[in-house]
Amino acid sequence: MPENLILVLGDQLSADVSSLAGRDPERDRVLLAEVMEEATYAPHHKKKIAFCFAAMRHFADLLREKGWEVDYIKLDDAGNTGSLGGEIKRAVERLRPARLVVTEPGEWRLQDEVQGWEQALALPVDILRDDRFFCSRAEFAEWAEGRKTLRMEHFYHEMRRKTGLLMADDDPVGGKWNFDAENRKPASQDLAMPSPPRFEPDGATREVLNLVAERFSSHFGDLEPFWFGVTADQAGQALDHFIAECLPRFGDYQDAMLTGERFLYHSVLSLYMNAGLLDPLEVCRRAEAAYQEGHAPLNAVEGFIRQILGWREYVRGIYWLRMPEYRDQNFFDADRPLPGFYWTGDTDMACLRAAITQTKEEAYAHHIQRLMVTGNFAMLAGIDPSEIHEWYLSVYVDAYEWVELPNTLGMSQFGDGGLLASKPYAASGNYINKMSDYCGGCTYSVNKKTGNGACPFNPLYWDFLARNRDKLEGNPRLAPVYKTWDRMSDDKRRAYRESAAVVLASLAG
Ligand code: FAD
Ligand code: DLZ
Ligand code: SF4
Repeated sequence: MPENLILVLGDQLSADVSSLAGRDPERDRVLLAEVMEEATYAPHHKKKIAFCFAAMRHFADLLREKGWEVDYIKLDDAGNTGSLGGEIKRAVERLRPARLVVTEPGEWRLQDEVQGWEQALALPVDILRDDRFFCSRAEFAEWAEGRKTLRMEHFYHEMRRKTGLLMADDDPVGGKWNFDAENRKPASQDLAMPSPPRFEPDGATREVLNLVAERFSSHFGDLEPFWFGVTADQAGQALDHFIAECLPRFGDYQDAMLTGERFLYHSVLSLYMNAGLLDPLEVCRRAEAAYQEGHAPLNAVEGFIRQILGWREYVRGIYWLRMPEYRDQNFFDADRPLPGFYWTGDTDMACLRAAITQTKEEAYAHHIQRLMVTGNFAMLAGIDPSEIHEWYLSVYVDAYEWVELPNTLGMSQFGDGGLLASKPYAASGNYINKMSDYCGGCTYSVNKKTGNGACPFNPLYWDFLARNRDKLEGNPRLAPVYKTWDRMSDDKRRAYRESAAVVLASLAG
């Protein structure tokens, strides 16, 4: 009979996660369970399910090597109840532990469920802080208390001071907190692009791939080729590769998009950090060391660290501060269904086709593709935020609601009315043309503003601003944009609105 039954969730695969730290392999027992409920609460991409199950199985092996006794429930094991609650109940009946220990789940829906287990199981349940994050939920709430605005930049300065990352005593290294102004270069095809390392699936991963192929064939996305790392060791190799090959140019081309280049200089490390295979602090320290050693410039290193120390922590803070109401916010009352091409990539718009096709094949798109292509289009077209939220939660290998929801609903859809972003990330085709080479290969003309053959982003952009004027014109950052609209002739404005109506009508088909 174990003293503690320790439940480790599929995104808690860190050997020193708080539920395991300080426990005793001699007296305690670990439980990991593959369950249908977690694999289907959103219609996850096949690669995401495969990554999660393969990483869980390899993690169980690692724990056994470290001397832990692990009960591992496979999806197809006889008696698998299909839910974490069911598997906990079975394990408690089987093992009769004195208490249950779990690190706080990353998603609200699961945390809500776990909070009911103590009563349901008539057993003490310890829910421990997830100290893999720099900022606890309570600390974020304290920071937010009494502030008029909750801007990421202010929070990020606090995190820099707290961790000492890129600090020279009390001042930011280089005399500035943020070097983003240097990070907006478009890329060109003559640059050498290092692809992330690809890992050959071993026997255990192959077994998972067969399972996913059989049981989740109707889910979105291509299962093969499957090249993600599934162990901390492989995730470490991916980090080494990023620091050596990509980090020096990460800043310059952070916002760029290029046909056929799916990763550019991005790290493709979010899946590993979110699952627990990489420690965010180690990732930041390695980037900082690359700057100190003269291997990477400050604009790249600061920009990279800001994404993890700033944005990643900040969106998690917002999520826990505002859930569960947050997910139902819909500032623009947008109610259009998600166009079918989001699930197929079957559209003439080259930018959307590229972002969605690579999403289907890789379960990955980089930030600007998510924000300024698929996200921007959905907001301009007035797509119901709950539908676009479900899409983002399903299609990316790194998607967990704590990070996906604020990015989708807050940053990309402005669905929270400006809690997270100071203005909507709305852009016409001009932005996409500036930051990518997609428009050259598109059926539509980015320079045509209205009518047949015009880039659909152009009329949709102005239509979005015009139809939401009552909600947006008070925003000082949008004043010049509304001035431009007001200076247009009636005919021009009418042409934009009519063209937008044609585009919107075509989405329903
Ligand atoms: P890089 O560009 O190399 O950045 C380095 C790291 O910084 C990332 O690995 C990630 O951990 C962190 N990061 C960067 N931007 C953000 C951000 N805005 N929020 C949080 N962390 C950030 N990220 C997820 O991890 N899961 C999601 O489900 C997710 N959904 C998103 C949905 C939308 C609509 C948008 C606009 C962004 C979303 N992001 C999400 C944030 C970001 O796009 C991804 O973290 C990034 O593209 C992952 O690729 P990468 O590892 O190559 O990142
Ligand atoms: C993403 C995922 C999937 C697909 N399957 C499982 C699973 O079978 N068992 C499990 O413990 N965790 C899984 N996960 C990760 C959870 O969904 C994640 O722990 C919660 O969403 C909390 O962040
Ligand atoms: Fe996208 Fe418009 Fe450019 Fe086509 S022309 S790739 S739709 S921005």
